[in-house]
Amino acid sequence: MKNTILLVDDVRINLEILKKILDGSYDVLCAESGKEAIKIVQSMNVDLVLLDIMMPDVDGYEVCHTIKHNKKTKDIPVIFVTSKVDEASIVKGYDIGAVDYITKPYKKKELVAKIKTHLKIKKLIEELEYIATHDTMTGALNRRQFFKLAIEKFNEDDNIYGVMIDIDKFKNINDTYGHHIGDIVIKTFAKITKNTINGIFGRLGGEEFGIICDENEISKLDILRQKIENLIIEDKVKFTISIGIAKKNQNHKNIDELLHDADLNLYEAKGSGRNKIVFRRR
Ligand code: GH3
Ligand code: MG
Ligand code: MG
Repeated sequence: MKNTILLVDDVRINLEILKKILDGSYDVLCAESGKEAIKIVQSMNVDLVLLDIMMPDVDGYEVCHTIKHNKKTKDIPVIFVTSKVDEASIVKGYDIGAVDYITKPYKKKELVAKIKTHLKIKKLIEELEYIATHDTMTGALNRRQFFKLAIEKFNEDDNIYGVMIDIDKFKNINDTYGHHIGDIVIKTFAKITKNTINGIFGRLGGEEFGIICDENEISKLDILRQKIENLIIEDKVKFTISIGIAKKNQNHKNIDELLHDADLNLYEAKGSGRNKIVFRRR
């Protein structure tokens, strides 16, 4: 899929020249004012912005500042393409958050090379961010990211539930069928859970997972439990899960206390036969 580049310049001929250079290799969007540029970055998927500085009303610095101060757009690389060649203007461009600064008249091939470089860096950063926040084996959030998002959710929403899920007698599966099959069991469980329940879903330990979700999802947990119960992996392996649920209440001062109650319920589920859900107020 082609990357999308937004060109911003109040002089139409400048846009046309740039568009001609980039068309074919990229999907190109054009904005003839700062205001239009801001509207486009906020409403469409833009991978990189080529930005003129001198424009009436909202100038390029302001556009860049707005892009860099919005959660949704802050990671879009911005390259200034401008006839302002003095050092102070260049430094200001970088200070505001641009990744590069190209002065006019520019060399076409150098401009294209710089675009390629910054798109490559952006892709690498995205890949690293994914690796840093997700569990490689299951694609669920890793423990650190799960707690980061769970804390944010806890602080902004009172109508939430903490859910702890643990695969039953998982050690037996490893011992009987080997670790490879054990891994397939964990991956399959995570995939089905992601497709069944909407929420913040993370791998907290080996075969233990957490979910933060709203009331609507809680009713789906027994469907999940049944789906898992009825599954046969590699034509031979069956397994079950136990689930503990807690609803956020005034006693919970933080996410750990909410999940602790969910954990107590999980252990009650384990102690009273497994393959079940316990949702008891503590
Ligand atoms: P319970 O029903 O009480 O939860 O029993 P259990 O056997 O599931 O629980 P226990 O905590 O005793 O064992 C969990 C096992 O999971 C131990 C560990 O070796 C295994 N395990 C942890 N992570 C992985 C993994 O990534 N892959 C595989 N195959 N096994 C794992
Ligand atoms: Mg277990
Ligand atoms: Mg366990």
